[in-house]
Amino acid sequence: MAAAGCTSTQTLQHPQNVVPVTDGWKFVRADVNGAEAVAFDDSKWSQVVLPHTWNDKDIIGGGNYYRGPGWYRIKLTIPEAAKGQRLFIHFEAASLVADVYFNGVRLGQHRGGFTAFCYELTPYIQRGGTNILAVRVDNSFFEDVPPLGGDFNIYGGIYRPVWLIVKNQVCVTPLDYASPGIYLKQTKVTKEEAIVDVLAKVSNGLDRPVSAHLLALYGDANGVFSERIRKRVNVVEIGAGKTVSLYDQIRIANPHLWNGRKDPYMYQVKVILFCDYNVVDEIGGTLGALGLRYFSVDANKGFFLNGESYPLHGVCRHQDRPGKGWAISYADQDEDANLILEMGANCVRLAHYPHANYFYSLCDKSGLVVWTEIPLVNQVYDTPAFAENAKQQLTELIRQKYNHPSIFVWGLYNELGNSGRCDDPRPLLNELQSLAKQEDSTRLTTAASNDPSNKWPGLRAIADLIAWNTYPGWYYGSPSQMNQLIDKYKRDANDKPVGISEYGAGASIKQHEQNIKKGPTPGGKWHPEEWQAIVHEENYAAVEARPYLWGSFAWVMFDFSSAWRTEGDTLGVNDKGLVTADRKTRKDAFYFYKAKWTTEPFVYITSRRHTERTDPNTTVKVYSNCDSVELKINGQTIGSQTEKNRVFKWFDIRLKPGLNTIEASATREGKTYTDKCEWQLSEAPKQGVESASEPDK
Ligand code: GCB
Repeated sequence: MAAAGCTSTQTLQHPQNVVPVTDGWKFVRADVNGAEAVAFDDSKWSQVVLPHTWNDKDIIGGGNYYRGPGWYRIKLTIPEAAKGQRLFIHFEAASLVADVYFNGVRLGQHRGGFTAFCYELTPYIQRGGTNILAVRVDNSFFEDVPPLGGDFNIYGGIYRPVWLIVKNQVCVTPLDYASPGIYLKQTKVTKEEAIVDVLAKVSNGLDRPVSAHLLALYGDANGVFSERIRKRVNVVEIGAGKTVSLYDQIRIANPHLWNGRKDPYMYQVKVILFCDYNVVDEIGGTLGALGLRYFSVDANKGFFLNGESYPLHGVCRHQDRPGKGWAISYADQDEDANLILEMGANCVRLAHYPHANYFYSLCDKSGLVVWTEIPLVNQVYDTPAFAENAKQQLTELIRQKYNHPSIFVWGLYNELGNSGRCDDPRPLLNELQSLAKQEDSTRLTTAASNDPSNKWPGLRAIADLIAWNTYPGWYYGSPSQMNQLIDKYKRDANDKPVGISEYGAGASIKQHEQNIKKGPTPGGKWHPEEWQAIVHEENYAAVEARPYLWGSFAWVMFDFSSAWRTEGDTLGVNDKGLVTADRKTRKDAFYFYKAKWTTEPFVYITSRRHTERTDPNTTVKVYSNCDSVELKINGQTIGSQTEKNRVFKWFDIRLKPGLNTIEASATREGKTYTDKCEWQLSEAPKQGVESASEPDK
């Protein structure tokens, strides 16, 4: 089917009865009386295409940005082919609160900026007439809608795709917290056998009872499906207008397991719904991807995947991009995932809110283990409305992402208790913990703490696992203090497994400091790239030396927009990224991890962007995953270093005045890998000046 204003310009594979509602939207960044009415004149509004945010331009320089209401309208033509069928409108997200109207009728309000929501249009459709969908979206601060804090911006708008879903009268409902309506529960997975309980929420839109049953089939990764003979079919009667749960089970002997980055194998599942023995719905494709795996965490031995030790090392990711805010494309997400994979991470913490469904699919396919979390950041308000909303967002997160094999842990909060008003979060956290367990008994929960004062005793014991956001060498102390800090976290945790949820430092690719000894002021303008690399080297050495940690997540993969920040080389940016916000430049620290975590040979000369120099005395530092690296300066061999730690250093190198060529090379299995850069030494060193490019530190 095709609907006016709907084109399939994007490439996410969805079942065929789903159409993207992408083009043809009208938009105004204001509140407007009566804009929900069918006859409302929106001809003066702008034309926009989804995904869309109204903050794409106004956060560039930092400071304030628009937080308030905006309106969207679109004319949907309901095609003849959809006659007699049910139509639903599914929003992947709208920030922060959305009121949805169809043909002037208010379908509902969704409070929460990161999870999907869905409404049924069927009763209000004007067959052969004009059908207007109008949405008021508001990204103001709402006391009952987390997040209440955090340094990331709250972009407003319908910033993720919207889908028109066409279904038969009896169907797997898209209305169960906007989930796919099927839940593939991995009840038992071992190397010998997998038992997957398949549950489907089925809705009967007819005005009479029907008999329905479910059949779940599985195929291999190539889509070759197994025959399945069933002795008995479990037929269930569904009353008129009712929604019930139907079940089936898949058993696979000697299953091919989803084994992280080593082998992210996925079966394909087709869930077929029969009504009076006729097929009325089928869920499959990307929604039926099934990665079978089991995992556990040992407080003294770390993370285990499929029974084997699998130390988790990775990064955190925010979803924004310069000039786009949260309204990013599939290609943007592909690029993000590819950079994370290139660096060699095997896990990712999707901070600090649910990310786009597409990103989880990328993690499933590539074998990245995922920590995903609700946006309970910094503050909790002790009101029933806040608690309700936090529970709603957790339920949505779990139901919507339930089938993604990459997810192993649900995050319940980030840093509660340290900033501004935070009421006692423990009662709510206890509720969230039970809710997570009730919704999903197959996964673990965790939280990111940063409160050494232990303001709310017992808070850290609520989730199954605990992790720490910790910044030695940046916000306090020296980089090597990470050793003592982790030891303390471990002591304080009793028997609870401990992880590191954040660590890192800011870095500008335009600021350099030769022979750097001391960290800069975090809130200052001077964030030399070299210091970030040192913080990561030393922090990570402490992590690596403690295999009991269940995981570590560097903060953060990409520089991200943080309107109120006035530090580093650009206003309004958190520059702790290992890659710049435009994804164009991998900072030195990126290559430190690449050297640690990948095996494809490479050599990388650090400080390569420090091209204009005034001090002839320098250390040359190279990151490489090869065992031995040779350095040449101006064509002259300086010598080779052998280093297991992947960080190769040559001290007391003297540059000549003018242009200097730095070359590093390594040989593995007869092949040579090289890197080269040029540094210009412009004048004799002045006393007391470390580097010409070090201004107002
Ligand atoms: C944290 C927060 C994170 C911030 C980060 C920072 O602990 O969890 O949201 O962006 O510190 O850079 O200050």
